[in-house]
Amino acid sequence: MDNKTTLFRNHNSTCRSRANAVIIIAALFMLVITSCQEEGSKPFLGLFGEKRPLTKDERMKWWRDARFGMFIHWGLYAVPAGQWKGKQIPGIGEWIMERADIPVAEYEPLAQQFNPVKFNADEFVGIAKNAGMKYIVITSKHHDGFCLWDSKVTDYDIIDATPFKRDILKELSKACRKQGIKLCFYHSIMDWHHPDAQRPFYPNYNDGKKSNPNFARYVENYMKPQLKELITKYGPLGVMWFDGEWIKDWTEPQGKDLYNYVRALQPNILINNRVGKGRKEMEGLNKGDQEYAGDFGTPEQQIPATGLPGVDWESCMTMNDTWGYKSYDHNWKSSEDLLQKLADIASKGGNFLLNVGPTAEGVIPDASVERLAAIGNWMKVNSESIYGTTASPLGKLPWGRCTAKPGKLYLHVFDWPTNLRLEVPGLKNQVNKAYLLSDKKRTTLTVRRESKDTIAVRIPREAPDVVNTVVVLEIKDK
Ligand code: FHN
Repeated sequence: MDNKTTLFRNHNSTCRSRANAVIIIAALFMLVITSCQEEGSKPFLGLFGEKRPLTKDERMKWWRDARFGMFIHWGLYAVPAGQWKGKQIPGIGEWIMERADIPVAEYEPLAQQFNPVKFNADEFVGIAKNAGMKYIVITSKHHDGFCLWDSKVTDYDIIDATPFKRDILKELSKACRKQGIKLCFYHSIMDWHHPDAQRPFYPNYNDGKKSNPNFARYVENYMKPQLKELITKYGPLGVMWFDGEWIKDWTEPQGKDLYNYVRALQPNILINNRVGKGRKEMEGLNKGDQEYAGDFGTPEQQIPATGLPGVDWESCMTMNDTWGYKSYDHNWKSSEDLLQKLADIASKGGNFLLNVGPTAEGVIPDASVERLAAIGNWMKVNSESIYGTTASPLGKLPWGRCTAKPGKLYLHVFDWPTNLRLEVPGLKNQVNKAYLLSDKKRTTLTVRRESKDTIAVRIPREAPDVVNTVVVLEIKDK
């Protein structure tokens, strides 16, 4: 082999090792960059430092892990609190303007009475955090059109129209950042206050039209600019939670356009299915037979019997019968019921968005706080069986529910078997260990295989938690 060839070969091998070195350094650079990216808050950096938005799975991860959030319905409707001109108005409190047929001119002055001086954002966030909730979805604007932030697009807001003159959403945003809770905004597409969007509820005109001829003007010149304020001025948000999408004036193509508009403003934000017309179809067919806008389904006041396989979903629910505060609605669900709903929803692969309706003074009702504290006490011991879990791989269980993580099953026992044998049908895997999640020593419970797909766990006489005791099974294989 002549020198030239040898030289070339040596030169060649030197190039190869240099190229390898560059690739290794670049990979290490990537590793460092991506590992120190705060999850979900900013786009990841690509191989050469270019910003890339998260994939859907990457942006959904915090939400899928969270499993539990607080819904807050708060606005002018807390002032009448379900009563109008001395009469109790039936239905959900935040709909009082429509249910009592209150003209805009009579409803607007409620803003002068809205002065929630007892509001403390750290307290609201602390109540959610102590309950084990990982995110808060608050009504930035409900159907009545009143804005809980300082909007430059209207004076019908907390700063210009009320004696309170403090930006509630800004204060909440600060408190959420401080306490590590994701802040999310609910926003109503339907708007009973804006003249271009009032029909069919408040036709200012006697033309009898059911739809709003200038709805597109409301969307482009009012709703989108307001959303830009919310999405660019209050820090990284977890979710834009749309609602009021069912009106005639709103279509799926507009939903897709709005989805893209919001995503362009914050690439990693999540957007629910009510941005378009996906609510019924996506939830009804489990996976709509056409592409709907929206990252997750939003079954309301219900828990789908078998979850929504193949769809991310979140059940939103009131603690009594109203979203917005009503002074005389005392039909509270028990803490036990709410706790078991949390396990039931997680066992089907969903999130639980549980609502509170603060009063006009800025206080979350005691009955809500008590229930959240009870849930928090349970979560302090058992949150491992909720956070980051996926749906049960087992069939119906007579005594409770099941949630799962790789190599683990969490058996949520609502009805403690009196024969001290917890039967687990449908489980073929070998069980390596069983123990009570509340037992810090993880004392092993005896497990016996009753048949090829049923095992029985020997459980203590007393249930450590009469509402929901979690028995952990460490299993072999998937
Ligand atoms: O009309 C609203 C209602 O007031 C409330 O905000 C619920 C919560 O999801 N959403 C709509 C009804 O589906």
